[in-house]
Amino acid sequence: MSVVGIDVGFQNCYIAVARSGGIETLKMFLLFFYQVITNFKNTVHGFKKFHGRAFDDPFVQSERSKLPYSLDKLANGSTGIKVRYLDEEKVFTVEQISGMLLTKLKETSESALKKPVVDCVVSVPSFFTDAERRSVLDATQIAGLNCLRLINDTTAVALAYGIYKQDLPVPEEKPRNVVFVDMGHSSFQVSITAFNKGKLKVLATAFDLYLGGRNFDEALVDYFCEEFKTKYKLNVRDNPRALLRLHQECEKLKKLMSANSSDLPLNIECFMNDIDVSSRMNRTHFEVMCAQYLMRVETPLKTAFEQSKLSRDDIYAVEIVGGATRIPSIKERITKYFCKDVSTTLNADEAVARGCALQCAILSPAFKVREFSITDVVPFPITLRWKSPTEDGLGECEVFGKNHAAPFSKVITFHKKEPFDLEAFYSNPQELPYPDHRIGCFSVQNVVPQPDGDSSKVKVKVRVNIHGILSVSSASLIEKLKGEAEDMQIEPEPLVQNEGRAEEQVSHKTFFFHECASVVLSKEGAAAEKQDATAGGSKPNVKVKSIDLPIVANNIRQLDGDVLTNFVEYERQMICQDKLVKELNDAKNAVEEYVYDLREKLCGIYQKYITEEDSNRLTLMLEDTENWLYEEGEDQPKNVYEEKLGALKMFGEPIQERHRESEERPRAFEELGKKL
Ligand code: ATP
Ligand code: MG
Ligand code: K
Repeated sequence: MSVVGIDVGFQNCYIAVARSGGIETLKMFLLFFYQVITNFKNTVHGFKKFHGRAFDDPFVQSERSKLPYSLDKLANGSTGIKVRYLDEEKVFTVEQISGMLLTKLKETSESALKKPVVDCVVSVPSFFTDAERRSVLDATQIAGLNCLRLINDTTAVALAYGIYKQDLPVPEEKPRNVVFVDMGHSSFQVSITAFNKGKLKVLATAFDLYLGGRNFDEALVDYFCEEFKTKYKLNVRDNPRALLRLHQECEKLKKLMSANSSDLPLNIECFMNDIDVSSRMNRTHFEVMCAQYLMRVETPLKTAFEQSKLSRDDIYAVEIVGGATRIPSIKERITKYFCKDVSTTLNADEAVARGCALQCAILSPAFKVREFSITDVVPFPITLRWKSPTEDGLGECEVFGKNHAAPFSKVITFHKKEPFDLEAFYSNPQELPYPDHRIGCFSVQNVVPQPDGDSSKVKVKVRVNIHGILSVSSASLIEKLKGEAEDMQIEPEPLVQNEGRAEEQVSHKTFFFHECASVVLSKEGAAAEKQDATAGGSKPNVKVKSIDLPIVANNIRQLDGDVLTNFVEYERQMICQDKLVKELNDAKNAVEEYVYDLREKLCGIYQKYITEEDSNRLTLMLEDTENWLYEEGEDQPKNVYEEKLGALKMFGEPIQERHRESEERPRAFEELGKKL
C-alpha cells in the first residue's frame, strides 16, 4: 500500500509518496508534478476556488471572464462547468471536474508506483470554509480515493519542516515559533506555528485570498496589451489564443525578472495577424507596475503576527514556500516586516505535497511512523443557534472561537422535551471570505420528555473534525437525574487517537455559558440550579441510561448521498470509456506501426527472405492499408483494426520467421562448435 500526499494548486499539482525505509524513517519522493494548464481548448483549469460556491457567487462571477471555458448555473444553484465530452457539450459539477483531475493524478501515481493508490491526504487553503472543504472531500470520493485528512497548506508545510528536526525543544520548554509563508498562483497564506518535540501547534493563520503570482502576470499582460494597441494597432483581448500566448510569455518574463534585474526582451513571433511583436521590461519598472499588489503583502503577515501574540524576538525563522515567493520584492517585504532574513530550508514547490504524504503515513495503519501531533486552528469562529421550547427567543453560543484548536469535539448539554434544531453558522459574516455564513442545520430527533413530564437531558457532540469540517456527530438522551443544575453546558470531549492533542490544555475544565444559559434557562431549570447550589454540588450516585438519538443534517453544502453515488458511478464509467478509447487508439496505431515497420524491413533485412513478386504484392497491400487508415479506416471499431492487423501478419510473420531462423542458424552452429 502506498500513501500519497496531493497538493492541488491553482496552477500546479504535486504528488509525493512516503515510503518506509525501516521503522521511523520515511523517505519522501516527489512522484510527479502536473501542470493544470496544458492546452487551450479542452483543458479546464483554475476551478480550485469554485469548490462549494454558487454560480451567483460574486467570486465565481468575477472569474468568468478569465476562463477559457464557460460556466453554467446548475439546478441547485451551484457552479457548473461546460466541457466537451465524447463530442458533446456537457455540464459537470465542480466536484466532478475536480474528481476527474484527481482520477488523472491517481492513475498517473499508480502507473509510476505500479501499485494501487487509495489512501491519501489532500491539502486545501487554510481559509477554505465548511462548504469548500466538503466539496473537495466529495471530489476525492468521486475519484475513488480515501482521503484520510484535508490538511491546510501551511500546516502541511509545517509538518514537513518539523518532523525531521532533531533539536526541537522538549514539551516543557518554550516552543520554537516559525512563520510559514506560501504565495502560490492564486493566493497568499501565512501561518505561525509553535514546535516542540513530537508536536506542532498552529497559533494563527492569515491570508489574502486574491493575491498570488497570477496578479503579477496579469499586470504584465495589461501593460503589453496597451502597448501593442498603440505600437502595432492590435486588439489582443479580442483574440483568445494570442491572449493566452501573451500570458505564457509574461509569466516567463516574470520568472526571468526574479533572477535578473537588467532590461529583458519580450519577443513573440507571428503573434497576431502575422505580426511579430517585441518589447522590453525590467524589474524596477515591473515593481512600479505591481505596487498595488506588493503593498498587500504586509497585511496578512501583520494579522497573523498580532494574533499569535508573539514578539519579533520569539520568532525563530520565517520559512517561505510557493512559486510566487521567488519574486525578490515579495521576499524583501517579508524580511522587512519580521526584521529577519527569510529561510528557504524547504523545497518551495514540493513542501506542501511532502507534508501531506507525511501526514498520510502517520495516519495510515500500514506505516509505523514516529508520532507527530498536529493541532490546527479554527480560522473563523463558529456559533450554534437553537430554539428555546419555552420562550420565543433563540438561544445561541459561540462553540468555537477564532483560532480554537482543531480537530476538537465539545459536548453540549440541553434540557429539552421535544426534537430541536441546531443551526450552525460562522459568527462574523464580515470577516468570512465566503458569501454565506450558514454552515448547516442539524436536527436532533426523537427527543421526548421524561416519564414525569420533565425535560430530558440531551448531550450533543459538536465537532470540528480532522478535515476542518463542522458536524454534530452524535446526540444522546440521558435519563433525568434528580437535581440537575445546568440547562446548557459545554465540555470538551476526549479525542480519538491521531486527532490533535489540543485537549491537553482544557480537559479538566468545564465551560458554562452563562449568557446563553440565561436565554434558554427555563423556570424549572432556574429552580434546579438553586437546588443544586444548596446541595453543594454533590450529585447522588444514580445509574444513567443513555439513548442514542438520530441527527439529520440539512442545508449542508455537500452532495447528497445518492447524487454522490451517481457521480462516483459516472466517473467509473468515464474511466472505462477512456480505457476503451485508449484501447481503440492503440489498436489503430498498431496497424499503422506494423505497416511502417514491415515496409521498411521489406526493403531492408527481409529482402533476402521474400521473392520480388511477393514483396511487390505485399508492399501494395501495405499501401492500401495506409490509405484505408486515412479514409474509411479512420473511425472503425477496435475489432476491425485487430482483424486488419491479423491479415497483415499472415503475410508478414512467415517472412519474419524465415529471417529469425537464418539469423539463429549460424549462431546455433557456433554454439555447437564451442561445445565440441
Ligand atoms: P495556489 O497555491 O494559489 O493554489 P499553486 O500551488 O499552483 O497555486 P505555486 O506552484 O506555488 O502555485 O506557484 C505558482 C506561481 O509561482 C505562478 O504564478 C508562477 O508564475 C510563480 N513562480 C514560479 N517561479 C517563479 C519565479 N522564479 N519568479 C516569480 N514567480 C514564480
Ligand atoms: Mg499552492
Ligand atoms: K501510522
